[in-house]
Amino acid sequence: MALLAEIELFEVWVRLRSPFETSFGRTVERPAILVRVADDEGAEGWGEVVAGEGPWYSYETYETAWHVLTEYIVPLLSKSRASEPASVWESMRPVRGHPMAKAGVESAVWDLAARRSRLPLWRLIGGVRDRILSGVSIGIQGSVEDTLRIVSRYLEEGYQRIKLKIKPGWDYEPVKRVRSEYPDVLMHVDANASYTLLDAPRLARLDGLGLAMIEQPLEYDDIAGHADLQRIVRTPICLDESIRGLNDAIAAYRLGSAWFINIKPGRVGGISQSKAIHDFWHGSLGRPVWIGGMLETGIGRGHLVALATLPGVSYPNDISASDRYFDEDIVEPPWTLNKDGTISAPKNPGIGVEPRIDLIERLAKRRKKYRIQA
Ligand code: OSB
Ligand code: MG
Repeated sequence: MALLAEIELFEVWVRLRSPFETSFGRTVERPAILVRVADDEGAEGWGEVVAGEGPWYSYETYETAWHVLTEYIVPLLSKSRASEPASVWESMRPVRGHPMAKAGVESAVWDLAARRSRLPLWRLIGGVRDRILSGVSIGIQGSVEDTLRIVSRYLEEGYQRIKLKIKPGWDYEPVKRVRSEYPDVLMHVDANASYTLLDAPRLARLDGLGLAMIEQPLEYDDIAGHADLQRIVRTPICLDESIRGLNDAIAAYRLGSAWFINIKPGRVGGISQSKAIHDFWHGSLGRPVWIGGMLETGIGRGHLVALATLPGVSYPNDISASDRYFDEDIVEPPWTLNKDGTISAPKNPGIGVEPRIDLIERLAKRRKKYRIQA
């Protein structure tokens, strides 16, 4: 069996084509820690750590991820030398939390395993479709007019679903205006945990707007509160921040907190954990899931695309084309949108696109390479 031989980390910063604003802040440029792993037979794989600049979406930041990777995760993997995805997760078990740091390495090893088997990653994990449904997430804008203009542009490009970011004071009015312009468009809202149960009557007003779901209205640690809210609000609730692993999904089911789960590999610790949540929510409960995004570069996007081919993914994902995010992506070819609002699952091995190593080396602000010896 092949052994893990190298782990390399690159801290890069990528600039978005336009600022992305949510209830927790505005992003113009974002960090990513890219992870390259190689085994002792020359196979290689890539992953991405999606932790942000600050602890806003989650407690992790790119600095905590760098710290936990270099001080704890790399030493654990140097000891186990695991190059199978399942063993990598097992090797990292002593580290509590820090799912984004773990996911960066774990997903790199999945890419490596797929490349070693000469299979597209989506086939290796049991994907069943060769085109994934693509939606677009639209940040909070300065005005309703700007929002309408941006929605119209993305719909013209072909995106199958619109998600509008909301927060108290930016909710019913803009959403109602978009709905009046586009009565039939598949649409939902994402509050990024900015409401409390006291806002339930206000959230219930959204029931008349034909939304597919309300994503993460309440605090990230309030699975029980979402169950209370779901008894007041008819629109199905989708949990994002609240689902940090399989046990949270089980709790959400037992309490009745959500109909949908948005699965993000970074939030749950990687691809194995994403699959476990998919298999429970869809396989055992028969409920829908979809794949969320964290404004990933083309590398992390590759892992999202693979997950979006799983059988339980029946709602369009927060996986848009490279040009939705960046002037220039760090992979070749970039991810593109088909006319029918899908993105093709690649035919090539692994994530199916190649990291542009020259560009990555040029962008790298910090770099560390570990050679693992027997
Ligand atoms: O809550 O889904 C979210 C981006 C960063 C952090 C949190 C979220 C998002 C998005 C963007 O909505 C989705 C994408 O990558 O297109
Ligand atoms: Mg969200």
